[in-house]
Amino acid sequence: AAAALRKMGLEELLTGLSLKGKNQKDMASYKFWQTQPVPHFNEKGKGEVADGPIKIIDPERVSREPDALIEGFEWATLDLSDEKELSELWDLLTNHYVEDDNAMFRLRYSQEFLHWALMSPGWKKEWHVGVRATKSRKLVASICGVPTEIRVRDQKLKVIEINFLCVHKKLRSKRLAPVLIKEVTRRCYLNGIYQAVYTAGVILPTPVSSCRYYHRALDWLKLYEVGFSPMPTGSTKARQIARNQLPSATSTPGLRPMEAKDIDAVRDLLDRYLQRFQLNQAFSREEIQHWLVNQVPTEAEQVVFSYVAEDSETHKITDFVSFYSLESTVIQNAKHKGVRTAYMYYYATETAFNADEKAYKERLLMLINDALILAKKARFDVFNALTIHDNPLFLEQLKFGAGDGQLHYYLYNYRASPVPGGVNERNLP
Ligand code: MYA
Repeated sequence: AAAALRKMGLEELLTGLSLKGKNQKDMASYKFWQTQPVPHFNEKGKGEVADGPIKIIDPERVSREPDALIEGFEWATLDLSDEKELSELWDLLTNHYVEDDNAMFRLRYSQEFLHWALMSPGWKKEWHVGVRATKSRKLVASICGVPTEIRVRDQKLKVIEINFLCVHKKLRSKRLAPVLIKEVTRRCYLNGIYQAVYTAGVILPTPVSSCRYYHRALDWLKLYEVGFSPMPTGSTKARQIARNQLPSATSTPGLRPMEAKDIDAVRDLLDRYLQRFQLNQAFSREEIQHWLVNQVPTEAEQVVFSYVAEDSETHKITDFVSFYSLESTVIQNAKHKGVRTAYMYYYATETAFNADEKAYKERLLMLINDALILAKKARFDVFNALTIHDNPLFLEQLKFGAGDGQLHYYLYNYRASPVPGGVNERNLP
């Protein structure tokens, strides 16, 4: 598969521009998106585009009032610090959020996860937008954002990260999504934020980068029983289970859970690592604390799992690896109700990634294999990773298999020439 990957060409595989994605239509059919400050498809070739905002916003000219909603519905601002409102959003997403193409699985974010994802440093309830049915008060749609800073090559941008766009199944195809997007945009413009970042599984105008999902079975038999993992031709259950066995103990010397005292060391290490990529997040100290240090006391509800390797002599942090927990509902299965998935999050290692590629790759293989072992210990069924960062260096060897899902990255009101999958070409095998 590594050879196939090379043959297809990195650009082709990793950017949505040349890859014909799911649901892609021609530009004229995007009735809403063609009115928005986003690049159109095939605007210009790589390298010919100057990065920068598409539209300069005059906050004085931004409407103080939201657009009208369809009859019988009204705007709401969610207060997620109120348990009741948090569980209303949880309920909407649990029943109506993202499903796979065959409607076998639906993402099931926990309340702890929503708390983590939506109440990060700088959050405002104005950016947690809901729609309620006027009579019943039921929450029927959402779109949420949190502020952060990203770097696009040499530019640092203040952005909102948009997530959890959801419309109740009974209200689909009524053009509610564009109204939600316009409303959150208005609320951002009024607060001095003029750019956004978001990801989606569908193709919209126009991805700045695209990745593919890979999956590593931790409990192969369960994944097979729920219909997630197929039986490869000529294989057997016993063989598949044996193939996916993991050692019982980790190998990276000095590996232990990350604590608050590691924040500065991790921030320094991760920042140096992330700056190698053309599109990356510029984490503040508070954000490192929020996104990486676990706050949940019980492992069953824990959202983020972060580990550091501490050198026993110098006490320096030499490596860092993390993943987060996101369950999926199994929509129809007599035996299993859910699949517990660990998603590869951030990692970094001091092992000279610029100087010695072989040593770097070996260190990465050990570190990520340890993450698999720790996820297995924490009773996850599968480990997901995208083809971003240096992941292509370890995916095949650690027995990840290519999935059918893609993830496209988008910028709103910012034109940027395509970023090749965030992958550093120099480091490909
Ligand atoms: S991605 C997760 C999205 N959620 C789901 O997939 C959950 C299940 N699905 C649903 O709830 C509905 O199907 C949704 C669409 C709500 C997705 N992103 O109302 P409609 C366009 C953007 O009749 P519905 C996430 O959360 C579609 O091309 N646009 O359709 C990040 C068409 O436009 P056009 C999308 O099916 C979200 C229009 O909507 C998406 O009832 C980032 C049809 O509207 C999508 N995922 O509802 C949002 N799917 O005519 C952008 C469809 O042009 C944020 N559409 O083809 C932009 C930045 C805003 C802030 C800016 C601040 C500066």
